[in-house]
Amino acid sequence: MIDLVDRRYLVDAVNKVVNSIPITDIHTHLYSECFGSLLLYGIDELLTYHYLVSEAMRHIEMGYDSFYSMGKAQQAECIWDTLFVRKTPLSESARSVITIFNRLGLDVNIKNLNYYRDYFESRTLSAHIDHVLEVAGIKCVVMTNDPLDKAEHAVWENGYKKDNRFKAALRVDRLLNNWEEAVLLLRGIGYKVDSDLSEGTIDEIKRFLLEWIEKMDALYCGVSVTPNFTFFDGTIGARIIEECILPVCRLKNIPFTLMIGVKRQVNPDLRLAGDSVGKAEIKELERLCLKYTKNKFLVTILSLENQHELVITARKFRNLMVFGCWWFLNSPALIDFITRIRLEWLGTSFIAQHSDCRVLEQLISKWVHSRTVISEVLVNKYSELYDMGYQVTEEQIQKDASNIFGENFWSFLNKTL
Ligand code: HDL
Ligand code: ZN
Repeated sequence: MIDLVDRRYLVDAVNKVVNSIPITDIHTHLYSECFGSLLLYGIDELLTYHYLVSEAMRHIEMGYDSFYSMGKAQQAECIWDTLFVRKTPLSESARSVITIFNRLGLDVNIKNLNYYRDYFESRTLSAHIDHVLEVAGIKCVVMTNDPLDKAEHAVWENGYKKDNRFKAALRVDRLLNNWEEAVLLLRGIGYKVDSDLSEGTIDEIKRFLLEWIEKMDALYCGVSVTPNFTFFDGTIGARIIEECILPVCRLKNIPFTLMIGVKRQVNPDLRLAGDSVGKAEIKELERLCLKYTKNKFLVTILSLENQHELVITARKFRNLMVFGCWWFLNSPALIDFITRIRLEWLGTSFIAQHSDCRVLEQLISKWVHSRTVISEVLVNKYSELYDMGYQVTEEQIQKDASNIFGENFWSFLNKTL
């Protein structure tokens, strides 16, 4: 038995454990170095992150098209001036840039953007990747991989070099959300599919899924769907899920990962920053988990209003694993609330967070911020036990934190239903 933790030192004990947990980041948009320009990093990418674009455009006079017609460096300068010089970087996305500078040992009070540019330009990418993963305390990240994307497909076909820190996941949004386009793309890489879902096309879709899950060693198959998506309406997308994806995921014993609730392009002029959020119908998820008890579902939902019912649904279905505080939920106040209801209704059987990083250095800020909040919640929960005379050991804290920061993911992957 590792030492009992004295109530007075509980905060230090929990912080020490949580800050030392090597993170498994189960959903990101990052790529390993061999994917070249698909991996975004550095100051201009950090400043033009779509979260910051939408915030800056609330203050900038110029039109959206004028903004996007500028080069990346110019866009970055515009956002830097707007949100970091003229304003205090108080928002979660803005203060994250300050956290990154701080953890990289930079002077956060310098307003001259070239000071930061010089730093990033001085780094060699391999060493920079190693350094960022070390500062952020990352064991591995899961990429978002789409073999129907021409640029990415080319790397997988020649030029891919395995980096164990960057795991793969097969993303099927294009297959499910834009079938006509997918038919052309699938044909282009050798799968004989037709627009109608004939038996032959169903078989070819399954062959595509199987071959790419195996080629990429994909840990799961994932998709993001709108709030009103239904899995049972006989549409092409719903049929591909039921007749292709779920059978293949069962065969490979990998989860089908659902990210539910994105309301796409509510402001198309904002492009990638133009998506918003809508409350989903939880009954769709209930029906899926009930009908497919041999499938594993990794699920995160975008609307705050759905969080409680998602947690309760997880109590009903052991083939459902809840994860992350996704996108518009990835801020301290919401991480706190969501982690509390999860602990209170699921104990530690959930995956507390993923970063959703698009730019490499965001691993630092997203995980520093999440560890801090989740640590505070754990301290509060352990204190409640202490108040009843229950004593907590370091071993328990280590196990609980390891589970919610990654081990639950790996055991869910290994779980057979
Ligand atoms: O669909 C997704 O994976 C979302 O995370 C979108 O990529 C979104 O634009 C995003 O980056 N959210 O953090
Ligand atoms: Zn994402």
